[in-house]
Amino acid sequence: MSVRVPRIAPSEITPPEVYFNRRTLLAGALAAGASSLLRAEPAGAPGATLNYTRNARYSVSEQPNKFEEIAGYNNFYEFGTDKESPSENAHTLKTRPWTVTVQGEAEVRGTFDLDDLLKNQPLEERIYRFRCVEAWSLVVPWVGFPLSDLLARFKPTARAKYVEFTTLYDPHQMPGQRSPILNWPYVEGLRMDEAMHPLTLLVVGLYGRVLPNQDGAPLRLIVPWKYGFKSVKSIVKIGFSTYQPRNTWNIAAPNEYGFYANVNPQVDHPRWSQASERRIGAPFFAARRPTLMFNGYAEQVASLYQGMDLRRNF
Ligand SMILES: Nc1nc2c(c(=O)[nH]1)N[C@H]1C(S)=C(S)[C@@H](COP(=O)(O)O)O[C@H]1N2
Ligand SMILES: [Mo]
Repeated sequence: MSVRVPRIAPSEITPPEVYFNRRTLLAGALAAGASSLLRAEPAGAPGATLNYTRNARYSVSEQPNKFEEIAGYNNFYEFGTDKESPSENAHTLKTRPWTVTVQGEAEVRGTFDLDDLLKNQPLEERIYRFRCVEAWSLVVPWVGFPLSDLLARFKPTARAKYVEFTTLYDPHQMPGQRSPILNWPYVEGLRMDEAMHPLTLLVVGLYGRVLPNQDGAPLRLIVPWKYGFKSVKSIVKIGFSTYQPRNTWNIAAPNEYGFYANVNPQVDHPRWSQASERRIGAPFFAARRPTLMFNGYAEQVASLYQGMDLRRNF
């Protein structure tokens, strides 16, 4: 993973309302002429509006990044390794119908339609800090719901100590999977107490609208106190296990990427410092900002790691 400056000029930045309207109008006009413009988009269509409530308690007060910054500068190697590639290529991903398979140490297992799982699930907007291991950061108004809400419905057994998440594997829709850049499909894992923590989110939206494909539609994980690679995208499988699962970046470079991946300014990456970060969209000459312990969420999560050597468990 290398660091590159986004190719977004301030003049190119459009408010999300304008962006979505433009796309909706275009799609509608192309599909069936002007009469379709007033028809509501089907649930789950990229850019469709979501019903949600704002959660101020779990939101930071920093200014969120622009929509174009969040949806135009991505890591999603299934659609290419450049930060601009996912926004250019991820339109080939079909996000409906979508199923999630639940397996392992749980009483309720099986394959579930995503829209059935989302039915009656209240959604919240939460403004979270996001810190990539490559030392860039964002502030993002996600729309989603606590992972614990969903996991509880599957009734994990007492033997379930970890949860493993798997991204879709389909090289036809995800051209990056035709090359062995990573060990496909992308997998990630959490300890059960991390998964059940109230800050841990499953995300379906951004800026009040259905998540753009490049940001991990239709369902992606967000663990705000961990490096971005934990936040696995386009999830099709959730498995409860007795053992600590491997995770994709740990398989790729075990000495560089651990299982825990907690944001920690005191523990450097072997090839660069983690003490500071660059906020995407900030003027190039702006000073880097100091990285905060647990990405600023120490008060809420430090107790999860009490007594652990965070240098060893990186
Ligand atoms: N399936 C999948 N999930 C993934 C990745 C990926 O390449 N494939 N990249 C990860 C990394 S390294 C980061 S920093 C975040 C980026 O999320 P964003 O593009 O929404 O900012 O997604 C994570 N989830
Ligand atoms: Mo990342």
